Amino acid sequence: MSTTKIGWIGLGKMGIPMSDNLLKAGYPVTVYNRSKDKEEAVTAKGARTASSPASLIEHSDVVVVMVSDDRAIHDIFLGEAGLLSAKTTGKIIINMSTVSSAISREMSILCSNQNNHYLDAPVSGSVKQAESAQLVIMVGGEENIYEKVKEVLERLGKLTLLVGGVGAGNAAKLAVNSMIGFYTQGLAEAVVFAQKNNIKVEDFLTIINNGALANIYTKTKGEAILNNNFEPAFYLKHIYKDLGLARDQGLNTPLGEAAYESFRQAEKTLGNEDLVAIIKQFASSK
Ligand code: NA7
Repeated sequence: MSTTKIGWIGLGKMGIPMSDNLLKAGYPVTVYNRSKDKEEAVTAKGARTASSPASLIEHSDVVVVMVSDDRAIHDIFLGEAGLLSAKTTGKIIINMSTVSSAISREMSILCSNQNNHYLDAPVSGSVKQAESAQLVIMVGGEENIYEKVKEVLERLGKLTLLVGGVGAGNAAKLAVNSMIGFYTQGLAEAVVFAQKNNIKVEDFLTIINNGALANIYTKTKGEAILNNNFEPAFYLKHIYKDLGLARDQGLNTPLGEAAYESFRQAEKTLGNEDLVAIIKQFASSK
């Protein structure tokens, strides 16, 4: 039973199962979510709630933030009753959201001005991996701070890796997600091309899944395409956000530009579906 008091901010698709894993591991967990209705999923399992990020950090040793984007980070840290309004010291804030390296560096400086510590620790993996604590966690920040919270991170993932200073975790994550964007678009385009040439989708996917390109991602997303099931495990709006962040951070390459543009178009109507719903865009542009 751990005595490290955890404060958890952000109870979206990822935040709920991840905070639940810390509860299961015996950590005392206090949660805060902007929309209060989502807190019930974890209070039912023993979490306490805080009325604001400021009140949450006052009652925590380690604060984990898992929210959507840079804007959300800005609000959580700097908003009214935000984390930095609390005037606490010696806390460790772990930002696991997929955001820019720039906002991590900005928040890290503000945290250290108050003698608090900041790590960026985004994750590779989706809801299923969050539920089974099989995420891959890439961390940016000071090694001695990372060592202090490694045990907490190990309850959330199968691998945690310190990849550099503050912002390096975010950069690694944007590189991973860029590849996910390219790959998903590639899979979608290949399926549409095969179909146009009278190859059954099922046959095409069977060929792929038995060849050198067979992997769990192709299998899962291939099944989603076959079943016309675009329930979000990874929101299309999030990959659009990530490709935009990567582009701002230097991904001005041929595939980078093409994928950004495709997902930008698709986000307008398919943003709340899974990212593989990008196929609808190619299927409709015959
Ligand atoms: P979700 O399911 O879209 O959840 C997003 C969470 O972020 C949710 O708790 C939101 O609160 C919160 N949020 C969003 N904007 C704000 C602002 N402005 N202020 C406070 N809280 C906010 O995302 P996932 O769990 O799938 O993903 C989380 C991260 O991992 C993301 O970076 C992905 O790219 C990867 P709400 O419930 O809407 O009030």
